[in-house]
Amino acid sequence: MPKTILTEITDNIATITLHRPDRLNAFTVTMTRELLAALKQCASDDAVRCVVLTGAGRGFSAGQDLTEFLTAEASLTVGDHVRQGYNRVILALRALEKPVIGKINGVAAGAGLGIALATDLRVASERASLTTAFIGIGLAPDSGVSWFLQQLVGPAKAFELMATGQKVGAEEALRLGLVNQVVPAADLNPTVHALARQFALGPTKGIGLTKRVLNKAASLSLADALEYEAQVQDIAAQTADHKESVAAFLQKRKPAFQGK
Ligand code: T3D
Repeated sequence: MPKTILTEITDNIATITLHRPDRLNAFTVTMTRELLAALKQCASDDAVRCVVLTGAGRGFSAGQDLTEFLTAEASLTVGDHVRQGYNRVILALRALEKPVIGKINGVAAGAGLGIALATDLRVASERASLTTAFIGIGLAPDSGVSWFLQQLVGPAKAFELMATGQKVGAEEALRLGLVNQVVPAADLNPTVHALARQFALGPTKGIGLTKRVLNKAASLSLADALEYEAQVQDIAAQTADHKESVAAFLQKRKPAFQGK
């Protein structure tokens, strides 16, 4: 059976491509399993210092494969299907202490949107669009969509997007803060590569710890967040890249980060 997830590692950048282009990269159980394995590999491989997540063809991902959904329904509750699949993917993306760039090449819908929003930042092609899609099939949001949208656009806009399922174009997604940057389709690859290269040459541990703090801060009071930052700063201060960057500053040269 052809692989549904392609992983390529070059120049310390792992590019993970969702690969069911004829189905707009809709998720099957196999694809979810292969994506989890790819994320695990990226987490454990020290050579990987930045991850790019994208889709093959004209879509990023259309979410749950609705053909498989019908056949899967009988053996598992929908809730358990979500717990065993999408929830693990979202948590793996957030727990991966390396920068993850969402290269949003086309439509991201349903669980595909949740996965896009779980990346650390998103660069979208002008051809991309986002839709919660769940309501179109009479479902409530899953894959973290309610959580991410509420954080990014506030409760009222989040409700509108989830209750109507309206398609948001790339420029509107930028205006709403759902993506960080929109570029012409032809510029997507070089733009993301330049950004990924910048991250891959950066202080990987410091970036990972930044992600750890951000993940945690969402559920803390200000006082607890301050304390957590102080604890994590103790860890960051022990990294080789921190020591190298201070030395480089004092010696008036560019730091050479090792990602350690
Ligand atoms: O059990 C659980 O885990 C529940 C969890 C659910 C999480 C979810 O993700 S629920 C949401 C599931 N997704 C959807 O409802 C989206 C369905 N797709 C669409 O609404 C549209 O396809 C898009 C808005 C995404 C894109 O529209 P468009 O016009 O650009 O493309 P299209 O022509 O509709 O689709 C192209 C092909 O992909 C088409 O196949 P064909 O006719 O060329 O043979 C279409 O059937 C197929 N496709 C698109 N989405 C899915 C799909 N096939 C299977 N599953 C899909 N989700």
